[in-house]
Amino acid sequence: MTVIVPVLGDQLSPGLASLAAVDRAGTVVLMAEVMEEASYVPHHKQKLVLVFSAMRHFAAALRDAGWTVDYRALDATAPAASLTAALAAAVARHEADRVVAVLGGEHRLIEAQGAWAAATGVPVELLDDDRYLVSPALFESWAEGRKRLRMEDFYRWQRAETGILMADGVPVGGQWNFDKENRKPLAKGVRVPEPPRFEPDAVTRDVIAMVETRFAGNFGTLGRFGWPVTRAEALVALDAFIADRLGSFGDYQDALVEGEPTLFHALVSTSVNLGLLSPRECIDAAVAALEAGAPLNAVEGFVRQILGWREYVRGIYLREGPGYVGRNALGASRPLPEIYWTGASGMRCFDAAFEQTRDLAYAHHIQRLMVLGNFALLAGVDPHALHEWFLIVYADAYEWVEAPNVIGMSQFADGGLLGSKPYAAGGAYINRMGNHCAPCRYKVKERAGPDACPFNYLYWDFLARHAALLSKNQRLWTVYDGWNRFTPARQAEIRVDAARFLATIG
Ligand code: FAD
Ligand code: DLZ
Repeated sequence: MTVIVPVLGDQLSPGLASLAAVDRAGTVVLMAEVMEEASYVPHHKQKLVLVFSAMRHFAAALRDAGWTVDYRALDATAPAASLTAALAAAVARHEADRVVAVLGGEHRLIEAQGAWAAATGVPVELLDDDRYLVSPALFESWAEGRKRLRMEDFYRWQRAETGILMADGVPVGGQWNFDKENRKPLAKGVRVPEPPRFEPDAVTRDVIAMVETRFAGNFGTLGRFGWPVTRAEALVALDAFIADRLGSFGDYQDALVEGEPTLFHALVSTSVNLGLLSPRECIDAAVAALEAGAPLNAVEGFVRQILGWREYVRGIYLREGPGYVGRNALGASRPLPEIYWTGASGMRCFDAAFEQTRDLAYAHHIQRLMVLGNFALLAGVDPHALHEWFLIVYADAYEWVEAPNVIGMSQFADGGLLGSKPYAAGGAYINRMGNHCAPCRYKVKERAGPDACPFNYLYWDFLARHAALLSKNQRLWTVYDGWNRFTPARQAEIRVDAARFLATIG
């Protein structure tokens, strides 16, 4: 009697439900690097290295813990083409009579797993992924019958359910949310602590060589690869965040700073998404820091990202189904402009976000939302093309977390399921939150003409294009009042500037 437990590339957790459900004796853990996963989009080179290196390290840790692991490397002879093919071959090779697996994170994989029994000829038990704090059933119990599915409502419900940052049934500090305190530009003289970087070991170096050869044409550079690839490294990264950066995480959560690609952000998304860290242990570490004196606006801000946003977007993704990524409520159809691949836009905020995306496979939330996403929204880029770009370029990108953020939060393409209004902003916002505008070739204070910051006229052009729909939104009434106060000549000038600029970016 042999059971096969396939462990996917983002299921690298020793407590995985499938591993907990079987006996070590009589079990073969299957891990397979396969072209289908490596190429469903042409991932950033750093993401490929991260996933394959973390998989190889995890396989070694399982073996050390006494598991039998059948590991199929992509550079071995005759690698399997897909996870399904790898599993069918492993069932035959080990004469297995049962498969126990945890459901994958993406609709694409969940669908493939539904066909595993037919492909292998043995019973396949598919378990829920219990590494999230909120199961799909629990999310459904919250969502069912609600008129609106807002993150803030979900988050408050989760705080109450879990008791996290609660005291005697009320939120610690008397407020659910300290977001208003978390919008400061970086103050002069504030030093940003250097986050740890993990030097590639022999395993990672082998993977780097493989990726440089087999995926030479993929986007991104590998020279600065330094992501945690083991649980031990991920814990070092989490500890460093709690000790050195959490204290200022809240204050500078929305800041944009030239030459500071990571600021006070946690840099834990790659590790949590792979399973090297659990979301609960990240939350617990921050709450423990509060007890040791960390500021509440920082701790609450961080907890909200993980207990709130991360769980909420997964719930939305699973609930909305595979069609979600095709939504396009604003009818945007512009092909993805070339500047998303070259970083040669001339807009300093955009090019800085691009450069670090290329070299670190990382941009922080405000760069993703208010620079790269905002620009696409204003320019009317096809949301599906942008979704694919975001899925390609970040080391932490998996559709379940990326798609709600891009399609919903950033592009308003779900028509307001996630957000009550589009995250659209002109140059003044970017200038207020950081210092990219000073060295920029465009002038943020100019509203018209060839030197004006493109975010300025694109912002008004976007609002004008979508006036029929968006001017009905109460949260945008003041903004539309502003637009309506412009003279017709001024409005026409804005629209001409926008058309001229958009023609230059393709
Ligand atoms: P921090 O800012 O330090 O936040 C701490 C943690 O909170 C993150 O590690 C993450 O686990 C969680 N978190 C924060 N914001 C979000 C959010 N909006 N949704 C879900 N979890 C959140 N996150 C991904 O993990 N993968 C993606 O592919 C991804 N794509 C995004 C695309 C867009 C357009 C936007 C606006 C956001 C996206 N995010 C994505 C969310 C967020 O930007 C990243 O999680 C964050 O930048 C990762 O860096 P960090 O670990 O330093 O996060
Ligand atoms: C992201 C990824 C990549 C690049 N390669 C593999 C792989 O070769 N084998 C594997 O098991 N998993 C891989 N993954 C992670 C899966 O794509 C991931 O499980 C799905 O995206 C679901 O979240």
